[in-house]
Formats: sequence, C-alpha cells, structure tokens
Amino acid sequence: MLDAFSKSVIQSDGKGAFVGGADLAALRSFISDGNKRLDAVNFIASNASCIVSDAVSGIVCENESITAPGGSIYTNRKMAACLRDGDIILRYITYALLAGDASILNDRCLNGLKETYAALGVPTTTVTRAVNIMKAAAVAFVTNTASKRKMNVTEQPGSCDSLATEVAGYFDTVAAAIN
Ligand SMILES: CCC1=C(C)/C(=C/C2=NC(=C\c3[nH]c(/C=C4\NC(=O)[C@H](C)[C@H]4CC)c(C)c3CCC(=O)O)/C(CCC(=O)O)=C2C)NC1=O
Repeated sequence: MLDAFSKSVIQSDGKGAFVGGADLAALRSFISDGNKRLDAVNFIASNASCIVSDAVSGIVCENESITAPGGSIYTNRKMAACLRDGDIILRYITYALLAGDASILNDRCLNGLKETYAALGVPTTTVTRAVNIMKAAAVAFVTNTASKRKMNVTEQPGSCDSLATEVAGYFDTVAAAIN
C-alpha cells in the first residue's frame, strides 16, 4: 500500500529523479491540510454505522423485493453480509482518505470484488446505489453539512471542499471497480 509520501518517492525513483517541483508542492499541501484530513476521516469513521445502515435501508426502501424471498438480501445471513460489505467498503475508503492514496482500497478491498459479486449473484447496480448513498453522506460529513450531526470546527465553510472531492472520488473508484 502507498500513501502520499511513498507514492511520490516511488514515482521519483521510477524516473531516477530527486523529489521536487510539483511532487513537493503536492506533499506540502497534503501536510498543511493534515488536520482537516484527520478530522474528515474521524467524522466519517465515527458515523460509520449510521452511514452504512442508512445506505442499506435506503436500497431496501427503494426496492422492497430485495428482502422478500428470492431477493438478494433475503435471509438474515445475506442482510448481515450486505451490511458488512458496506462497512468494509467505507472502512477502506477512510484508509484511502487518511493516506491520500487509493492503493489500499484497490489492493485490499476492490481487487476481485467484481468477480466475487458476479459469482454470488450480488447485484452490483444495487451495491452501487448503496455506495452512492454512502458517498452523499460522507461528503456531507466532510463538508460539515450533515444537518443533524454538525461538528464543532473552526474551519470556514468550503475549506474542506477539496477533501470532499477526494473522498467522493474514492466512492467513484468503488463503483467503477464493481461495474
Ligand atoms: C476485505 C475485503 C472484502 C470484501 C469487499 C468482501 C466482500 C464479500 N461480500 C460477499 C458476499 C455478499 N455480499 C452481499 C452484499 C449485498 N447484497 C445485496 O443485494 C446488496 C446490494 C449488497 C449490500 C450493499 C451479500 C448479500 C453477500 C452474500 C451473498 C451470498 O452468499 O449469496 C463475499 C462472499 C463471502 C461472504 O459471504 O462473506 C465477499 C468476499 N469480503 C472481504 O473480505
């Protein structure tokens, strides 16, 4: 797995170059935004069970047949697997956000997931819908616009927009990997 620092070292080493220029500028902003990044990770992680259960109840509300006999989350075992998958995906997204790099998400969570879902008949369009509900929630936590869970922060509104864009991108990475 890589993080923002190891990624720039590996990229520089691949070119036989010193770390410099745009790479150093990117690391400088990674460091200066560090506290915001930690807060963003914490906001998502500390609301994870709420974010996951809201997304799974969302897909059930939108399509009640999935918990009926023959549905893809009919039986407690499948419902538990679905909630657990939501939790796993969100957890790896928080790792990626912490590291500023998607490699841990790709290597340890998404690698082979599409094939697993195909083999088990897990409907990836419905997983994608759940992922997108989690995305909306995570973005709201990062921008501190979750109406009932406002955090006390000194940051100005809008100052976490680039982190919100980054985390949204990790959800898009999940959707792209399973579809
Ligand atoms: C470390 C990374 C990691 C990932 C990502 C992971 C995913 C994962 N999800 C699975 C199953 C599953 N995943 C789901 C999920 C869903 N079904 C739906 O209809 C919903 C749309 C959705 C929830 C949002 C379900 C229902 C199963 C069980 C399918 C079955 O056994 O028929 C399985 C098969 C084994 C099992 O049931 O535990 C794996 C490996 N496991 C891992 O170790």
